[in-house]
Amino acid sequence: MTPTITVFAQSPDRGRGLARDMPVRWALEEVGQPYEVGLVSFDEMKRPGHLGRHPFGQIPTYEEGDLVLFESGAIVFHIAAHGAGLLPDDADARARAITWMFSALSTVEPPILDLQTLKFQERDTSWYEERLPLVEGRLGDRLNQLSGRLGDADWLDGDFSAGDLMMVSVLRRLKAPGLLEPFPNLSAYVDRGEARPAFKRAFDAQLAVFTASQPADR
Ligand code: GTB
Repeated sequence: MTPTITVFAQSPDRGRGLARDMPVRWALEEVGQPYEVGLVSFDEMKRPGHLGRHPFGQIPTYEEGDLVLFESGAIVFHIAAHGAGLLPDDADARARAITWMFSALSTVEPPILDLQTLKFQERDTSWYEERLPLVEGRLGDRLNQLSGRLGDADWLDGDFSAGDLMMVSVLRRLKAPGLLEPFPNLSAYVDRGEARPAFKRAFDAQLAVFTASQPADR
């Protein structure tokens, strides 16, 4: 059965592939699973139809027959567990790849989101100037640890896995603001992820949605 995912009808990232349908699309492409896409507007996301799929009124969701999933991490895990190529067969290696998925979302991403929240939503607050170096410092520490662990390896634990897919997805948000520049091995790691044919197919598909949503030139 062909699964359907929901994505922004008009992504605020302007086609840069930073919304969370991107790791889901990427995972589907890696395992060679065709999929359909349902476009939802910001209004539709908060209406009962979509809230039935996603209790928090967000994207992405994933539907396959009677199965309805939300949370990009859970969706990627489901895709990886049912397809080939994203989780190793060896039980220990598989457990380590899953560990990296969790690590991306629950250890590496929070300080990234803290910094983005501060910069984009709290810039005019009285605490901005005082908090900025703290939040930047915490992110720097985390990236330093990750960089040390990756070293000169291509991927975090042997072959490319769903753990790398989630980690690269999380780190991509740091690329445009130049925050990966002090960590050349992490920059190269993200570049390696983005160079994968499956990533490129996923990126082009989300860009096509954004491009189609733009008014034609006059
Ligand atoms: N934990 C959930 C998951 O991983 O699936 C979080 C889902 C989530 O945050 N979804 C966002 C959403 O639906 C879109 S991806 N937001 C609408 C709402 O909450 O009302 C987050 C996102 C949005 C925009 C950009 N951007 O413009 O760069 C990047 C990421």
